[in-house]
This record gives sequence, C-alpha cells and structure tokens, in this order.
Amino acid sequence: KKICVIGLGYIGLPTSVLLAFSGWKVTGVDINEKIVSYINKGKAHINEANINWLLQEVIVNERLIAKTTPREADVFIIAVPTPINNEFRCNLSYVVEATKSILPYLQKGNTIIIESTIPPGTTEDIVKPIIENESFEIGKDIFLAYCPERVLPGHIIEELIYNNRIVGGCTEKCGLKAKEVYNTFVKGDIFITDAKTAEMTKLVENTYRDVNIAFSNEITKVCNTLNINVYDVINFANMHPRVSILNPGPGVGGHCLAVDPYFIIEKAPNESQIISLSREINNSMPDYVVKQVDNLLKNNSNPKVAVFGITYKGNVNDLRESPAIKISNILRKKGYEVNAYDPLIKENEYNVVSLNTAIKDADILLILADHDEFKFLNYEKIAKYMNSPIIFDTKHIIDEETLSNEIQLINFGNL
Ligand code: SAJ
Repeated sequence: KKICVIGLGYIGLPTSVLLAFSGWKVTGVDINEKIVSYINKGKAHINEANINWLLQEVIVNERLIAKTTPREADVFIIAVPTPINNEFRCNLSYVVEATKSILPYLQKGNTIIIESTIPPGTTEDIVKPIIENESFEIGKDIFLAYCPERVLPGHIIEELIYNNRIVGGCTEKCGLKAKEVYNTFVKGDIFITDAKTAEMTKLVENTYRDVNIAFSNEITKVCNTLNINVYDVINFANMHPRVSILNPGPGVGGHCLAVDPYFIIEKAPNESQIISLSREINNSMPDYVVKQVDNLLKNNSNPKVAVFGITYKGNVNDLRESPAIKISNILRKKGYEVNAYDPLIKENEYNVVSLNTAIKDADILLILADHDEFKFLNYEKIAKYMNSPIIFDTKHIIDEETLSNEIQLINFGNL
C-alpha cells in the first residue's frame, strides 16, 4: 500500500519513517529541496533520538523516498506547519496549499488525514470544500479525517508508537478508514470521533497544560508577595491525592502550548476567559524574571549576565517561542551584556558562546532551561570565575543544600 506524507518536519518525518517500517511504500513530500535531498541521503534535519538510523534503514531499503511534489497513493497525510500570525490567528495557508497540491493525484477510494494542529471546524469548513470542489463525495469517493499527534519532543518515535490516538472522521466510514492506517504502526488504543471533536481535543490537551502552568506562575507571584516559598507550597499541595500543580518557569515556549490556546480563543473569544488570561500570565514571566535581575544588579554600572540555556525547554534543541531568548533580548535592550551558553546549540549560532566565556566576570548567572547537563555542573567552581556569585535558577534544578553560602542562590521560592 502506498502513502504520501506532506510535510517532513517534527511530525511528518518520524511518521513517514514508522509507516515505512510497518510495510508502507512511503513518499515523503517537502517544499524545501535541501531537506528532501538530506533525507534521501538518510540524514534527518530534526534532532530526535533514533531518527537517523531508522531513516537510513528505510531509505536504503527504498521503503521511503523524499520528493518536492506528491505522488499517487492510497493514503495522504498532511502534517505541515500551522503557525500563528501577528493577530494571534492560525495561518492555514500551508494546509490549504498542501491540500491543493494532492488534488491532481487523488483517486476514488483515497483516504486523506490532516495531522496539523488547526482551529476547530477547519477540516469541515476549509479542507472538505477543496476536495468536494473536484466533484469527489466525502465519505463515498474520498475519506477525510483529522488525527492530532500528541508526541513529546525528544521522545517522538516511542510516543508515536505507544500513545493512544484520537481519530476524527468527517463520516463514520472516514474514521474507520483513518483508524486502519494508524493500526499499522500504533500500539496504543485508537478512539474514533468526529473531526471537530478531534480538533478541539488536541487544543484542549495543550491548553489545559498552559492554564495549569499559568496557575503555578500566578501562585509564584502571590507567594513571593507574601514571602512564602512557592516550591514548598506546590510540593505539599501535590501530596493531596487529587492535586497536581505544575512548575513555575521563565515563560512557556515551544510551538505547542504557546500557540494552541490561541486557536480556541480565535473561535470563541468571548468564552475563552481563563485561556486568554493564562496566555497573558505566561507571557508576563520573561518581564518578571528581568525585574528580579534589575533588582539584584541595580548597583552595577555595566552589568554582565551569563545565561545557561536558550532553548524553549530542557534537552530539546528547539528555539521556537523560547522564553530564554525573549529574556536575553529584553536584557540586551536594557543595556545588559548577555552571554549565553547552551549545550544543544552550536557555538556562534544565535550568538551562543562557550560555558567559560559565558560565566567569565558575569555579575549573575541565569539558568533558563533545564538541560540535564546543568544539573551536574560544579557551581562552586563556576562562581569563582564570576564577578559576583549570584545564580538565578528559574528552573529550580539546583538543590540549595548542595551549595556553600558563598553563592547567593536565587529561585522562584526565595525572591
Ligand atoms: N513548562 C513550565 N512548567 C511546567 C512544564 C512546562 O513552565 O511545569 C514550560 C516548558 O519549559 C516549555 C513549555 O512549558 O517552555 C512547554 O513545554 P512542555 O513540556 O509542556 O510541552 P511541549 O510543548 O514540549 O509538548 C507539549 C505536550 N503536550 C502536553 O503535555 C499536553 C506534547 O504531548 C504535545 O504533543 C506537544 O505539546 C505538541 O506538539 O502539541
């Protein structure tokens, strides 16, 4: 059976590889010619565990080939980006272009599955008419479904296999046809619903998490006003059998939590109160961190800041919507010298420097991403290279007990 996957990014490429491994003849399509030729050499342009050797395997045995245009197939999966525009609305142009790009190859009996994260109603209101316009009847000639992914960056391959999946069909038969596709490689349970419910489910999963993080950020601000250590409060509150509060942080980054809630707000702006306020609270955290830095360094004439971690979260080399980059830019605009080190970002990219260069004569060290490497550094030694031994650990990865009182260790619990 042949399948054509449109969009070879974080989702499309691992999905293509797994489909190829489970017996499909896969044509992967991407408009970026560099990515296409890279993939055909068995090289992945995304940084995911295991992806490279898996990709080499399926390229060598010709189960997968990458192209810049689609080919005829039994099934088409659309996994292209759905970025947010400057009015905080979903830019659907890539999804529309991808759908139009497969029309010349569509045949009766084909299944089309959208995996990109899209506002509720998009499959029915935007994608379906494009296909019906070619006088195909959905549910009879062509089977159209929406199937969101929920894989955790850094663990994509294993989660694509073991996570449960929701499949949203435009008709009952569309759902069944899409489920057949995922049954060939998904070991988790597959639940069928309608397209709109599936679209909303995806957004609600991430929005739930964004709201929960906003709650922990808000109680952090409250606790700091009342001189209470928020980490103790969260730790004890989570001992309640039905409470699980997430951790405060320097902001919420990534192309998921920082974006998906806006797709709900776009469709129901008057009803999405907590959702939009949570976005505001999470977006306020970079300024909240900068305010603490201002307070800590107010007596320094030309203060130097060392930053550890510029990615949007630990152990993932993705910079999209990274709060660490927002914080570094705000500090630079305010006249601070900022030198950032990140083990997952090559030196000189995004003016990242070596660890030693970053800490040299720094007046403060800001930890803004929780890379595993940062948990095992010798901060006593690091402090000796700094101008003043102040560490602001916004990710709470350093245990206060392990440091001598030479170092002023700041975190959200003791501001
Ligand atoms: N963060 C906090 N405090 C926390 C947890 C996270 O501030 O307690 C921050 C992180 O530092 C990061 C951001 O939130 O900047 C998002 O990180 P994340 O670990 O919450 O998740 P993502 O964006 O890497 O992946 C999420 C996952 N969704 C859920 O956990 C509900 C993943 O399953 C989704 O597939 C992914 O979004 C996606 O692609 O939609």
